[in-house]
Amino acid sequence: MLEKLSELEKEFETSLGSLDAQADVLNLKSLYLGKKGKISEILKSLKDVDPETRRTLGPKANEIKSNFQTLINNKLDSIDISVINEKLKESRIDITFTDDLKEKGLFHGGYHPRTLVQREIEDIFLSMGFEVLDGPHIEDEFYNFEALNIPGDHPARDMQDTFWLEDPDSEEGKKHLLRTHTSTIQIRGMLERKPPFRFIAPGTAFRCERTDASHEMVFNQLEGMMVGKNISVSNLIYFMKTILKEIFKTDVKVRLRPGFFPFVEPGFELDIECLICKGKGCSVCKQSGWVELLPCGMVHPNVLKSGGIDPEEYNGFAFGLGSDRLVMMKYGIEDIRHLQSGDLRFNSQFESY
Ligand code: FA5
Repeated sequence: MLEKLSELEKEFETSLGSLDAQADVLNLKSLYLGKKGKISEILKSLKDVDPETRRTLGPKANEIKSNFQTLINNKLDSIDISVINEKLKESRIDITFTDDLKEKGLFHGGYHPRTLVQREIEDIFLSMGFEVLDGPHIEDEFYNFEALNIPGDHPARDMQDTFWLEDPDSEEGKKHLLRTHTSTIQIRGMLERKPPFRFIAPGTAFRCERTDASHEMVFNQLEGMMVGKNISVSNLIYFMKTILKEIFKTDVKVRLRPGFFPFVEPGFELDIECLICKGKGCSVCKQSGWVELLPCGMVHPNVLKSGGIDPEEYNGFAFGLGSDRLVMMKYGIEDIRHLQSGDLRFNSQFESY
């Protein structure tokens, strides 16, 4: 009987090893472990053997039974896994579509140059301890003008041609508009934090103006602000130079000249040499050789007050980078209107996913 048991063991293991379908394994299971299976038959036949033999054979037969059960379970598990793997292989989806599109000879996605430059600038400022803020496109007069030291009758309101939104119920000072600059976020940023702080705010600005090679109606700016104690014009110039150096990876020719913005005093225009024509004069720089890129200045005390900050105790600088123009300079794009054209021949020239 013992011999028969060990033969059954060998026979079972060989049969199990050759199977790879779940149904065949289940058949084998009933052949050995079923009610009328080979092991069950042996266990039943123990009642006819002498007690001495039964004492040896009984535990051995039960051990083999449980061993078979374990081997069958393991086998079923491994079949399940290979079935799943097979299914996964068949239904694999290339979520980047890269392989599919390459095979079909189609374009695959890429980052817009605005996104590439914005990410680069954000990384540079984050490394210098600045936060990155966001703000709404639809604003009211308070954030776009009033709080920035541009009262209702101020001629500076005409410096930026505004898209006003129809809102017959709006109160005085609450008329809604599409923000004409990202400086609105200076106010929002100040009201939400206590000095010292420093942040940038990249975003879209809207102006109702005629487009040309360097002007769009919908364009991107990047606001920056630093407020603390004893901040000086040299701090401002240091940050402006650092950003330009990091972005262009080389020294570019810059010129700083006085500039008027009601929200800064003193205010500056920071121009860079036009990198499209190398300063010779072209349609982007209007034949001047220079591109207005980075207006900036020391925050006006009235603006600090609008942001809930005491100008006797704190001061700071702010700037409004023309980030679309920076994109043009970095990539040698000779017309700002390409940025919004949606033309794949343009878009596909930049870094792909
Ligand atoms: C402003 O918008 C101020 N808010 C900037 C500022 C912030 C000054 C903080 C001082 C302190 P300006 O209108 O010059 O300023 O615009 C800033 C920059 O945005 C310009 O130098 C230019 O690079 C870019 N820009 C302005 N108008 C357009 C336009 N229509 N299309 C593309 N870029 C533009």
